[in-house]
Amino acid sequence: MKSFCLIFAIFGCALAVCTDEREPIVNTIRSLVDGDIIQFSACPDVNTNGVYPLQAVNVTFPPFSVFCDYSVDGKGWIVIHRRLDGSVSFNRNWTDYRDGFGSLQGEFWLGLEKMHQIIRGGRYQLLVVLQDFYGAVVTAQYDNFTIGCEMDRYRLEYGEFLNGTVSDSLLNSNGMQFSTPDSDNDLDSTEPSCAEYYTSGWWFNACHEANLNGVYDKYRRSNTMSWYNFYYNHQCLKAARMMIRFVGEKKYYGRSMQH
Ligand SMILES: [Ca+2]
Repeated sequence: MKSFCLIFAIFGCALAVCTDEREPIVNTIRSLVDGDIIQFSACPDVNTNGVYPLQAVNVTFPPFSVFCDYSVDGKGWIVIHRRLDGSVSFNRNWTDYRDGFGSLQGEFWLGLEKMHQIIRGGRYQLLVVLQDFYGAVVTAQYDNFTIGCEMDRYRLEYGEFLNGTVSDSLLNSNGMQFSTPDSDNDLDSTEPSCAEYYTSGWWFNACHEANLNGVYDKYRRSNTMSWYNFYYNHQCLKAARMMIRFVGEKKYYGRSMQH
């Protein structure tokens, strides 16, 4: 899809798909809002895990709260997804995945629209942290991680797999639109859809190598939360989180705005 848009950029492919790209971008990382410092699309430099207000670069989008995690490398990562005890069901419809659900202090999905609004303002890295039921913890880190707008069904793309203690299981989802049990945008033409079969929302291809929104269960089943390359099977996971971090100016692919 990236190459498709690259080829047809002159005809406005990217702009036609994501019209909110035309909205004003605030490139400042922090600003004063009502007397308080509020972060623009990044966690504050405090090195204390917790919930903080955040303003997306699209200033017409209302500020919202995010959980910032400094525990991995001392840098502030915005947590967009967290599983740790199975207390929240991830078998949800499109509206729930778009708007978010769960508790920022526990298990949650931040919401695809908020993820998109954060990420579209800059260049972001993604850090995935996984733990199995035997205590092993592994990480996978990506650069140029993006999530498209709703009109493009929140398509996931990343530039490269940077490093990790587990190999990449997201490649299968790179370039895929998001699907939920009530919104089939996968590449599988059979029924039921991937999201219906695996009872969750995810960037399904036909169908997946990783599904961090799968069913929380200690016993492996076809639809449990998994990352294939952890054990080269779909071994179920005890905990998982996906986190993003602003690392600089956005790289544009085939857009008229070259930076
Ligand atoms: Ca399908």
